[in-house]
Amino acid sequence: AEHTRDEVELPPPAVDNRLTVHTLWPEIDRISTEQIQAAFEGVGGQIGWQLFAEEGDMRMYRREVEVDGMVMDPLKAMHKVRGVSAREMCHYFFNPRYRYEWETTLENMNIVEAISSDAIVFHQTFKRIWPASQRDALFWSHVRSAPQHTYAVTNHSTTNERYPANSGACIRLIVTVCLACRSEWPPGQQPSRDNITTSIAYCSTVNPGGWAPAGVLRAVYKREYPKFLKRFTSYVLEQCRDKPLLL
Ligand code: 18C
Repeated sequence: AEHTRDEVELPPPAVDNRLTVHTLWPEIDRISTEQIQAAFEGVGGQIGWQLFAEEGDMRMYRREVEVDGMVMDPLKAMHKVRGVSAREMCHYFFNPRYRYEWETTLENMNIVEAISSDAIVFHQTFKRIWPASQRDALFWSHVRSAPQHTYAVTNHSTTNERYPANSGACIRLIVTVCLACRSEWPPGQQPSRDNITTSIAYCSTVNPGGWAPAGVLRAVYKREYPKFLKRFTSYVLEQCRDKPLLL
């Protein structure tokens, strides 16, 4: 029963019709396509990527970008996980039911609009970092499949009249995130927990939305991004243990 319940909520293999008739669809489709393509492009070709964290198969790169003194460093992380599928990884990243269990920067999460089985608009508030103001974000989240056993979740900031920016104690940050996952197994074999490997590419650009001390901000993300990716991948491994592999 446990297995069937999860299965009906897995990311669908094709785009949900309810999403394609929504006003956000053209933007969601365009940005998701761009993000997924960029996620799998290496960091070798492009100049300026600096490695800042490395542990096992995980590598994290950033590019130092400042606009009017505000840090907006793009981040790109690569990782490899054995024993879980791309679809499972994206299921746990996309589905709000699990978010508080792995997302340590979160203070509060609200569903603003449940568009379809593969698209949701979220409002989130994050933990405050002294001495900066607390941040919140309003973003759509979309999960989709792509060729070569790939699934990806794209999160991108949007607006909503019911959630105006900078109206309370929070400063609205602007975020674009993509978690793209691709599974492989030895040719000629049936995929299983024992032989599947999933490559992860996680890209993130966060505009802090208002003043934040550059040194504090860079120190925070250098600590928080590796913590997030390690915690999230071990969370998914733990959730999938002893369950049938879902491709
Ligand atoms: O992708 C991730 N999570 C998704 C689901 O929640 C979603 C979230 C995107 C928002 C990311 C921005 C988070 C900002 C958090 C600020 C406060 C952190 C407090 C931590 C202290 C305990 O896509 C995983 C996201 C992993 C986030 C890593 C941290 C990134 C920090 C970026 C800088 C934030 C600038 C504003 C704060 C100013 C501080 C001086």
